[in-house]
This record gives sequence, structure tokens and C-alpha cells, in this order.
Amino acid sequence: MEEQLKKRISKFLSLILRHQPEKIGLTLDENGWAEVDDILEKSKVSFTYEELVEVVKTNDKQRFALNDDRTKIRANQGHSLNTVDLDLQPEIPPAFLYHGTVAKFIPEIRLQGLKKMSRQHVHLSVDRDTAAKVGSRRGKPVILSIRALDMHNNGHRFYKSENGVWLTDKVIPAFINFKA
Ligand code: HQG
Repeated sequence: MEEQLKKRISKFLSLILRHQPEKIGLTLDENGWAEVDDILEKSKVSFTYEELVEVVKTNDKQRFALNDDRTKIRANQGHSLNTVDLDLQPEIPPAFLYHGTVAKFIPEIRLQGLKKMSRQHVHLSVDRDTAAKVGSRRGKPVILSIRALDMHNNGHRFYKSENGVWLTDKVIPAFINFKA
């Protein structure tokens, strides 16, 4: 299967499973699952069931999950829809987690900390390389290290998505090392 088609399908699935299911008249259940058949029927990008399964399996960030009998699909993280509850259990984070951003946001982050902006959570990575990739979507990446375990010990909750992204509600400036 061509990489370009995979990318198109992945982008389309991100759009309808994280942000705008109504765009194709799709409904997600309260945990974010959609019927695969429903997507195949309503999709504006034309693809088969087998192609969808291949996209889920080979996706570079493992963005999507299928249920056990492969009749339902959901996005593992990144939702802006606040009606979706992924039902994640709080977990103890490692000592440090990383956030990739760009220089123009730093003054605001120094003042307000990391905010979830349009998503449901602040997204953090386990390693600097991943954070650098996230930051480079917007320009030259700046990497912040976050004292995650200290945050946890101070009552902040952390969750880990199915694809290994750490999620939390906000990160106040006191827990951010700006010279990471
Ligand atoms: C910044 C992609 C000003 C924040 C990635 C970021 C990730 C602030 C942007 C996932 C701020 C929000 C998430 C504040 C945070 N003032 N700017 N107080 N607090 N920001 O896209 O973390 O490919 O919502 O630094 O790989 O960049 O979609 O979050 O630059 O895992 O699967 O506001 O999205 O995954 O941007 O990326 P985003 P993110 P996918």
C-alpha cells in the first residue's frame, strides 16, 4: 500500500475520530469508539477494510486502536472533542517527561505553564527525541523537561495513552525546566 494513501487515511481518521465526526455524520460512543463499517460507508476518502486495518497496524505513532473483534476503531489520544472519555487510569510517571514546543511560545509558557490549548490534555513524551519531533511540527524545536514525578507527588494526575503518550491537565511553571 502506498505511503501517500496511508497518510491520507491516517489524517482523515484523526480528523473524524479526534475532532469532527459530524463532518461525515459519524457518531462516537462515550469512550470514543466508532463502527468501522460506518466509517467505510460514510468516508469521503475511498479505502477498504483491509487498508484501514493496515493503517492502524503500521501507523508511525500507533494513533489508532481496533477493538478485539476489529469492528470498532478509536484514536488513542489527541482529541479535542470533550465528549470523549478514554477512561484512562492514572499512572505513576517517570521522574522526567519532555515537551517539544517553539521559542515564540516560551514567554507565555513561563507565565502560565503548559496548557492543554484545544486538546483534552497536555501531551508529554518519554524521551527528548520524540519531543523534538513534536516541536519541529511548528519550527525549530525547543525542548522543556518536566518534573513529572514531583508533580505526581504533589497531587497532579498523569495518564498514559495506549500509544505511550503521557497526558496531564496542566503543568505549572514551577515544574518546568526551561534549560532542559
Ligand atoms: C503550546 C501530535 C502558549 C504547546 C504530536 C504546543 C503530539 C502554549 C501548542 C500531539 C501554552 C499546542 C500534541 C501556553 C502550551 N502558551 N502556548 N501557556 N501551553 N502551548 O498540537 O503537544 O501527530 O495541541 O507547546 O505528536 O504540540 O496529532 O499540542 O506547541 O503527540 O498524533 O501550544 O499531537 O500528535 O499544540 O502536540 P498541540 P502538542 P499527532
